[in-house]
This record gives sequence, structure tokens and C-alpha cells, in this order.
Amino acid sequence: MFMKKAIELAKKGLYKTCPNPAVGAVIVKDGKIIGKGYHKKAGLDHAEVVAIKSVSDKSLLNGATMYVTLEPCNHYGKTPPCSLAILNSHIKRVVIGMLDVNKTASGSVQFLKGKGLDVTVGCLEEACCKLNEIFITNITKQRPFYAMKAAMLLNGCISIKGGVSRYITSTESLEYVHRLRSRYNGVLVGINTILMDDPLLNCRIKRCNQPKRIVLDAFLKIPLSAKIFSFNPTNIYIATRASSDLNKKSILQSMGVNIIECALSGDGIDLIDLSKKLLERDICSVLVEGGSRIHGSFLSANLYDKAHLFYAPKITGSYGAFNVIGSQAASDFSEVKNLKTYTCRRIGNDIIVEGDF
Ligand code: AOF
Ligand code: ZN
Repeated sequence: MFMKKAIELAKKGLYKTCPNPAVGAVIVKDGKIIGKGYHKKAGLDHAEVVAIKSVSDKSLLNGATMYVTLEPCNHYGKTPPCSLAILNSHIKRVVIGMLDVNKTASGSVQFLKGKGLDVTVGCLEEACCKLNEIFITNITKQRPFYAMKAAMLLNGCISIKGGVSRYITSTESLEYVHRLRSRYNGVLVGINTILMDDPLLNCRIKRCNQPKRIVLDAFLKIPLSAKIFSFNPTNIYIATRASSDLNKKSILQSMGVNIIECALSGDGIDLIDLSKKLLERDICSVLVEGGSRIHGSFLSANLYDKAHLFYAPKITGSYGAFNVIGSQAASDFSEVKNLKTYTCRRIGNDIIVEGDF
């Protein structure tokens, strides 16, 4: 019950703490919650410290229990170690949801046990891990968390003849896409989507975090008249090869656009090199919106962690249209990618399947 409360608190920081995890903590004395806190933003106090500070009568902390969704940090990072703050507060028992996968910060279980505190690990562990799927992917795979987003007909077509792809799903789905965009640090498309659809790629709902807008454009074909440049060029990141048109690069840079020079793999951007460079820029989660070729390369490189798939209840022949995944079909069923868990629901007139790879 107390860990559930800590998870609820952590959720208030969800999607806002990158590159840090979302963490919640409650302090309990004699069966009553006397303090609570959550991590709001990287660089600010950690959940444990917020919770300790929230208790005005510090003598109450003597012998209290802290429930915290993530193992307290044990290092000097942007802030001092929470393990010390807990020790100095005279809290006697710590119940932890999940161990920290970040080896530079972990170690407080042994530290606190060594100081005589009673420490338990693994309370509602699955829910605590789910909370930090982005953080866990960043640390363990050293790359951003990638989600595939696609709107298609029932048979997987994302366009009609010649690539025309507008108006597939309903306005309710579109609204949901904007909510999704505000949950990710970045929204990514390939140059063909820019050339064919000329999207803005921003989030158009109230009170949203604007995602960084990322375009993979190996040969710098993007026209300076593209709509994406019509506002806030400083949140645009164009990944291109080092040898792309220098003059065009410097025009874009003088507009404020960020150029990420990347290695090539075949005739496209090398996704491993790109991943490293995005993470260096604190872009921890990316909603990949296509098109067909981009989904093909991310899926073949095994980079998708999650999928948000929108199906309109419509169907047409597929010759001459684009399929949602523009890459070779698997030659064996063992190579077909599988959603381990998923949900399926109706949204407006569409069906949405969301799941984890
Ligand atoms: C957080 N919030 O509530 C907890 C964290 O650079 P720092 O000092 O902010 O440390 C970041 C690391 O601390 C983070 O990667 C994670 O391993 C650990 N715990 N971090 O941002 C919190 N408890
Ligand atoms: Zn900490």
C-alpha cells in the first residue's frame, strides 16, 4: 500500500525527469504517512531528500520507514548521496522497489545494511521497473528508448497509390498522437516524410512538453522552405553525413538548427552512431513516426522497445502503396518480431494496438 503510494508520486514526474529516473518516496511512522516526495527534474533534489525535507518535525524520522521506488543513490552526482541523507535522518528501515541499474549510483543497499538499517528490496518490483523503462533502456543498452508510431489501413498500408498518406485515421487518434508526442523527448522522421507530408512534428495540445524534432537526412535534401522550419528551429536536429553540403549546413546552423554528423550505413544514417549522439544530447526517448523505410531500418536493427499502432477500419490493394515496414520480410518465422505484451482498444473510429517488444 505504501509502495503503491510511492509509485503514484513517482508518476507525477514521469516524462519530465530525463535523463534521470522518475522516483517516488514515502516515509511511514506508526502506520501513518508522515512525509512524501518525488523527483521533479534532473538536477533537483531526489525523491528521498524531498520526502525527508517534507517532514517538519525531524524527530519523527527516528525509527521511521522509507518506501522508495528505486534504490537510493550512493554517489555524488548533480546532488549528494541519498544514502547519507537517509542515514543522517535516523530512518531505520528502507523498503526499495527496484535496484538501480546505474552502477555509478548504486550500492546503497550494502551501505545502509552495513550501517545497521533494515533494508528490503523488490517490493512491487515489476511496477517500479515499468515506471523506469526509459531509464533502464538508456543505462543498460546505452541508447534512447525507441517507440514505433504508425497509422495504417487494416492491411498495413500507410498510403494509397504514389505515397499519398494523409487522412488515414480519425481526429481522436490524431489528438492521442499529440499526447504521445509530449511524452517523448524526441519525434523522429526520415527525409521522405518531410518531402511528401511536410509535417510540423510539434505537439499541438495544451500544456505539453515540446519534443525535439529529429530528421534523418543523410544527403541533406531538406528544403529550406519545409514547414518544420516555420517555428523554433533550435529544437530541430538534422542527422546527416559529414560530407553533406557545407553551405547548406551552415545556413541551417545559422538559423539555430542542430546538425548531428553521423556515420552512414549503406545509404542511410547509421542508427547505432545516431543513438549514441542522441543520448549524449539527453534525448532519452524517441517516438519514431516513419516513414516506411525508417520503420524498416529500426525494426531490422532490433531497436524498437515499444509500438503504438493505429489501424483505420479501411482496406485497399497494396500494390503501388507503401507498407508500414519498408524492409525485407523475415525468411523464417523465428525472425518475426513479437510484441511480448500489448493492449488493444478502440479510439474514435480506429483500433489502437500498443505493446512492448
Ligand atoms: C534521480 N532522482 O529520486 C533518485 C535517483 O546526478 P544526480 O545526483 O541527479 O544522480 C542521478 C542518479 O541517481 C540516477 O541516475 C539514479 O541512478 C540515482 N537515483 N535519481 O534523479 C531520484 N533516487
Ligand atoms: Zn539520490
